[in-house]
Amino acid sequence: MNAAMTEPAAGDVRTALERSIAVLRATFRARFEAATAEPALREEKARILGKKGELTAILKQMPALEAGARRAAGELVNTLKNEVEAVFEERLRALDRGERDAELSAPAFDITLPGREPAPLGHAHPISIVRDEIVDILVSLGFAVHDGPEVETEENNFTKLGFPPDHPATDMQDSFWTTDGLLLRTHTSNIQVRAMSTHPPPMAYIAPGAVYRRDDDATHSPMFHQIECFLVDEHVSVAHLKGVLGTFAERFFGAGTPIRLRPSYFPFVEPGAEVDVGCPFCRRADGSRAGCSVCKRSGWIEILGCGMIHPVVFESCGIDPEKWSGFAFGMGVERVAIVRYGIPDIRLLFENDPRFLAQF
Ligand code: FA5
Repeated sequence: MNAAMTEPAAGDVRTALERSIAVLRATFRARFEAATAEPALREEKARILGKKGELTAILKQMPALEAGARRAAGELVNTLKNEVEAVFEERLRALDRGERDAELSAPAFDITLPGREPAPLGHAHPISIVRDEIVDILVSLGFAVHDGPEVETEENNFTKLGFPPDHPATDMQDSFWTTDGLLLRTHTSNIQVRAMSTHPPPMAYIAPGAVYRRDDDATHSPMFHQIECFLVDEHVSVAHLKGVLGTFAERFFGAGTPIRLRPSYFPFVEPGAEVDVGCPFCRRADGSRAGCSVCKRSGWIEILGCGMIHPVVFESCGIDPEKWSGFAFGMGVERVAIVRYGIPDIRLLFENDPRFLAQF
């Protein structure tokens, strides 16, 4: 078979290529202009430069050219390729600009229009609700809020409060210690020390905040909240303490709620007591209580520890115990919340299940 009859001569290829290049060069700008959105523009580019594109087809024919003509055509194709890419980029930018201009000149969106669906409203967490209520009652009685750190020194958390060095609470197993010898405060009583070491009496403070212990069961959490309350003045007595506690119980749990002080030991008070409130869940109209599962049939629920500030604490803070006296109590916020709402397990307060939280 005669090869000259089936394969075009190099000269014919060259002419055909030059024509294809010339046609492409004359038309590609208009083709890009005709694309009015980015996807169409990209499709057009692929039709020219893609794997099966027109310029790629031209490139594939180049090996058939003679060396000199191949070089010349190569230069033409490269220049055209660069032009195609540059015009494509410019058109892309123009489309983008056009889109933005259209957005800017569109009628302004009125952000004051009410939404179509009402946004679901959240509310305060039950711990915050209870804490705020307790704080409000005590502030109304004349106590001011005193803040303080949760990472504390052993001295402020234990030593100045009269804890002996071998007290179990100071043990690594019972408290969370940092590697540099500080600890997460185990109670808000550190604020007594901080306030008394820095301000002269008289003083009346409350200190709400988070505290930490290695505790974890249905009524004990490793992180929980306390509210410390203390009054230092001349001639403060147990009567003042009972007056504040009784008023608090009536205001928080309802008129007629009784309190009871049971002797107890805390190193930083003398005498010390734990305070129970009459169970609000089984109280009868005449004030007596039937006993129920919440109060474990006793009719009473423990909510806090209290006492008269120990002379040792005054001395360690530079206050004269002969002149000044005071009371202090520390209330567990979660414990009070559990009693208020009849919550069976303290851990429910920290799981943040919306089905639980929506009930408050
Ligand atoms: C104290 O923490 C003393 N600082 C309270 C105090 C202050 C006594 C001032 C005297 C004078 P206690 O360890 O009992 O005491 O804790 C006080 C309250 O915190 C408890 O009555 C309880 O309501 C709550 N509480 C204690 N441990 C936990 C826990 N792990 N989870 C939840 N609440 C707790």
